[in-house]
Amino acid sequence: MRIVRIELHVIEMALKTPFVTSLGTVRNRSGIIIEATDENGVTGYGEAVAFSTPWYTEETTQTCFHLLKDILAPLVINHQFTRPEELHKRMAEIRKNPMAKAAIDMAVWDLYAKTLNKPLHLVIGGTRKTVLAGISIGASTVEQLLEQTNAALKDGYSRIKIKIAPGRDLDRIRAIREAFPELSVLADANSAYIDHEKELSALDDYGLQMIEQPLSQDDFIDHAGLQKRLKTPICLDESITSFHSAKTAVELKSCRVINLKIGRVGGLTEAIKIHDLCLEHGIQVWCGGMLEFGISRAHNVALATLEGFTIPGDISSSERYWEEDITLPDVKVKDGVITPFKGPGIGVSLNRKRLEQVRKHYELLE
Ligand code: OSB
Ligand code: MG
Repeated sequence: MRIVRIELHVIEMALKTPFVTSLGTVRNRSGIIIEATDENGVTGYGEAVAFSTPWYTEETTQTCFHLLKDILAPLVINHQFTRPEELHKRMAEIRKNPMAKAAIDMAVWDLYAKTLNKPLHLVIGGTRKTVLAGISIGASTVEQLLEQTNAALKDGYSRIKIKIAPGRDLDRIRAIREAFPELSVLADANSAYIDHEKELSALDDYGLQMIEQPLSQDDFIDHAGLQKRLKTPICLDESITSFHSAKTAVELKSCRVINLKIGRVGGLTEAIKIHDLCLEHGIQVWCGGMLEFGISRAHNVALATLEGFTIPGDISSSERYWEEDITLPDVKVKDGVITPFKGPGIGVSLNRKRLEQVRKHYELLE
């Protein structure tokens, strides 16, 4: 197989509801949709999921664009390969920039599955008939949180994730516990509790399913110490940027759970390796979200069919985020689950009309 053409579509879309975290609010989401076409005219789709500013990880839409156009596309175009892992390895000579690499890695996996005429989830060995769907709520007030939780439960989501920070935690957790005593609730701190262990310990008696990334975005040691002192399982998100970092977390016992995001770890190849490591070591794993568009969302669904994904992830319906997504069909949650697409590859195609409406820039590389 040989990729002869890569197309980049830089897009921007307003979220239906602004997403509030301890680090800021996302209103407009930018992203890059990529198409990789081989010598036989088969096209695979990928998505660069970095944000427009480096508030969550260091990459941005602009750094991804640069990496894709000037560094990664020249590395993979016209390079002969038989398995997606080979292009992943070729990109590994470039340091970091996982979200840029993941965009190509996703497209290559989609393309590879399409050449086999099989759904991607079967090609990667997925065994689940349906994928469990949870929802991450980034609300700015307790009232909004309760309102959005109510709506989510009506839509069939079985687990919610709330965003917390010191001073914006107990009120939320108590309100949710009071209104929905049995609901499975996860709290994501996005590193807001560095030097705030007292505040964090106060959350330990509310039966939270887990606390996500309480401490520094690149830490393993302090999380390991904290996990020893907390009953509530710690889940790492930002700290897990590669297979190597996942191994570090496992060895140091920094967490009991890993939030796995294809973009954050540099692609599906690396994500599958981390999934396998989690299974081997009894670490729970679930599929995280990036407020992404339909392409990355469809890749998430494929990933989450792997055996280790036993608990709901942050994979929600496209319609929760967008008036209209850029794929046909888009991801839909029904009765708390998503049924994997049956078509070859990721099973969705581009909604060209919508893509053109939201496109800021187009680049053809060959
Ligand atoms: O920390 O998991 C996170 C969204 C953007 C950046 C980081 C995170 C999130 C979410 C939302 O929690 C997940 C989603 O619904 O896509
Ligand atoms: Mg998180």
